[in-house]
Amino acid sequence: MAASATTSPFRIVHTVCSHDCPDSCAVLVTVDASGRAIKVQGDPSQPITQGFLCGKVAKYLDRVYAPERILHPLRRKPGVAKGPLVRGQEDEAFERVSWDEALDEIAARLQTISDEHGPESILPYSYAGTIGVLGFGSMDRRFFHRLGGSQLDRTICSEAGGVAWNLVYGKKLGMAPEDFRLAKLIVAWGANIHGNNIHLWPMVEQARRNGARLIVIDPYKTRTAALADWHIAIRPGTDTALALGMMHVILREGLEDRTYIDEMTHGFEALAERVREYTPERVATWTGMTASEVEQLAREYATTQPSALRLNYGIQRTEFGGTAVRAVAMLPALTGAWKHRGGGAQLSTSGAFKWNKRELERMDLALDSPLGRPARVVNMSALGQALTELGQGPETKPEDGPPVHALFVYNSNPGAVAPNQNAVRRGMAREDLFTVVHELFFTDTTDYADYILPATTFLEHTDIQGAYGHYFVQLSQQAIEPPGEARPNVWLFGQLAQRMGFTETCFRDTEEQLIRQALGVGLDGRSTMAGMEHISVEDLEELGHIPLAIHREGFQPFSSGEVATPSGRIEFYSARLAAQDLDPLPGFVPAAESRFGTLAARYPLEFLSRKADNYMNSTFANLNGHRKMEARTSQRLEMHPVDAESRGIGDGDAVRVWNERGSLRLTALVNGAVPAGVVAARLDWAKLHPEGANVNALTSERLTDLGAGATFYSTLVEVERA
Ligand SMILES: Nc1nc2c(c(=O)[nH]1)N[C@H]1C(S)=C(S)[C@@H](COP(=O)(O)OP(=O)(O)OC[C@H]3O[C@@H](n4cnc5c(=O)[nH]c(N)nc54)[C@H](O)[C@@H]3O)O[C@H]1N2
Ligand SMILES: Nc1nc2c(c(=O)[nH]1)N[C@H]1C(S)=C(S)[C@@H](COP(=O)(O)OP(=O)(O)OC[C@H]3O[C@@H](n4cnc5c(=O)[nH]c(N)nc54)[C@H](O)[C@@H]3O)O[C@H]1N2
Ligand code: SF4
Ligand SMILES: [Mo]
Repeated sequence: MAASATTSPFRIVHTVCSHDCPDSCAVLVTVDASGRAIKVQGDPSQPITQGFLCGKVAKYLDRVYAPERILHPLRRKPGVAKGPLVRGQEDEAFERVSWDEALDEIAARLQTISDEHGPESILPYSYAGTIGVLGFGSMDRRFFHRLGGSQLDRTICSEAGGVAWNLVYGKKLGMAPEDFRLAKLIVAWGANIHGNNIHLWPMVEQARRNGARLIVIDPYKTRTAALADWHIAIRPGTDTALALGMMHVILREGLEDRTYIDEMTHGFEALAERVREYTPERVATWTGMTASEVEQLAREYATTQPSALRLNYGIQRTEFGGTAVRAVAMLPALTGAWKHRGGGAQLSTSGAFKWNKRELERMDLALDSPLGRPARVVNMSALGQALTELGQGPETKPEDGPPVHALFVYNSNPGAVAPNQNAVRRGMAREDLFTVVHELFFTDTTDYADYILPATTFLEHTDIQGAYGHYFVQLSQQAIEPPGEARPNVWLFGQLAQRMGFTETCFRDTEEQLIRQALGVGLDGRSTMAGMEHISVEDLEELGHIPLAIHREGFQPFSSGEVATPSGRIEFYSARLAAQDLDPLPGFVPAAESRFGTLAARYPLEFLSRKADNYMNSTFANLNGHRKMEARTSQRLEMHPVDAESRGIGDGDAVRVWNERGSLRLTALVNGAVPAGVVAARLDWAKLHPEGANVNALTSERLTDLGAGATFYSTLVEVERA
């Protein structure tokens, strides 16, 4: 969007919120004549944003203009040990250097490490600080491929669910958020719509005004659950049992849609056989529901159409979370909910955006690296192991490759968000590990850095973005100059490549060129990528947001036609899993760290290490205004009265929460938010806690059954009065 009016001293710039949120809001930034942003607001013309922003980003200028932003490259002073620094005094551990010095020294050090230990000893670590296509993965990928650095398997958030969904449906497509308005029943299953996906809420409200009911299945009484018609406080990790129990009832009572099943699905007979053993009575013993509640849910779900299921990423953060997503995802295929507009399910819409990744990421550059092949893959959800065990222990096999000698962090704060924090910290504290962190603030991770490089907010760079909760392509235009010497990811990795002597011209591409490459812009100026052929950069500059072709045409996924699975149908039975010696059908297995496991004798409480409503993972937790909004639950352990009383704990008492991986002091909040046997606390910056730790001191590096993701919500603990 260009200047609002030529005479106005203000400009309004179309940007896109790049935080890791399904909503990908269109954000209008008002910039004054001096170049300062003075206002952010939701774009009223964007059908999902609808003119409003969440509470976190409505206060975004607090972040952009925060006095504690890192403005210059910094180098650790000689002799200063790595580890937690006192907040507000971090810069005493570092000295200011110029970008030239920083880049030259980092390039030289990476070269030495690559020569001595092989390039795979260099590990990039990034996630979704920005989900802009360029900032998330473009120049950085080119750089590490050409360098020969280890590849990072980015599993920490959505991999288990994504793999599971694709086993059933072949592609991450789902209901358009706008269609939720037409539903008569909405089920939020492990999805905190009001807290994490607020722009779906108006659609839910509209459906309810037209008579729809909202059912929330979540062990925790979220804001969404508190507003529901029925909140089912299921026990953590038992969703597979519930989904199979619902299927049992649906089939027993003949509530399935045979025509849809015959036309669209594969493996129905095998599934029907499997669910026979999941009687409501058995399911009740696992889930903590009554048998009649299981029946009621199944009947209501199968007999109300259109029924919309919002599955977000909550249930897949458990040990068998992949299977849980698979089982739940099958429900709308059994009832034929996809046939009805306003029916079906949404886990993610990201599969609809066909960016030209080949061009953006240039995997082929790996062949020109010193390795001459794609590098080994390291799972980001086991960072502690990668830094303390990989290539080092007595168990090491030659094929594991070298130990990690350099860690390059950007778009992420692993010191706060990675599981098994104590192992991660031990690893990052290694004096022989060379660590670079590209960041905006002094985080739990920068405390371990050798170099800190200043990064930009989405107001300060240009990018293009899709979404995982809607179907619009959006352009985010630079609204203001970066403060100090802050620089975007694209710039950083382009510069570093040149200092490393990488001569490929792709390392000189500008943001504008990368955007054209992402779209695969052809000779006529329009995208050549599937579903985006009507999109040009010029139109995006003008409009800010353009729906994908399927969305313009009112596409209803999985209502008919071929499905992108091996059988061409929605798969209840997976031959792919059978070929890997895995159960081809969903079956319930309790997590090792659950009340059903043997460990529960020592650690009897199931611990939900949840996201904060007013932060974005660890982002925003350092800002006073955001902390105030989060004050009620900040550093609290939410407990059921029964669990509190049996331990002599009262509301407001100091408690110690622990297991064999770590320990954390919190303050008890005895309330109705969790069922008996479950406790909960929220993600925060570790360094803002008196012990310098957060909930991830308790979580494990155990991986999910599918997709090898993190299992934040399968954690056992014990609690005592401190
Ligand atoms: N305000 C806010 N918004 C966010 C984020 C944030 O940190 N804060 N993070 C963003 C990110 S990175 C993501 S991935 C999305 C994720 O958004 P969601 O998928 O909604 O993610 P979670 O909050 O992890 O999980 C949702 C709910 O699942 C519940 N849950 C946990 N275990 C189980 C279980 O075994 N069964 C069931 N049925 N439910 C369970 C949790 O209590 C939680 O309320 O949100 C994004 N939006
Ligand atoms: N216990 C527990 N742990 C969790 C979760 C949970 O629910 N419970 N959720 C998990 C999930 S779903 C996710 S997605 C991960 C998220 O983990 P992360 O991806 O690490 O997310 P954030 O904590 O938001 O940290 C992102 C960092 O990137 C920085 N950043 C922002 N924009 C840019 C940029 O343009 N360039 C650079 N270089 N940096 C930038 C921000 O300042 C911020 O410090 O956490 C996981 N960890
Ligand atoms: S965090 Fe989500 S809801 Fe908030 S402005 Fe960004 S995209 Fe919108
Ligand atoms: Mo996430």
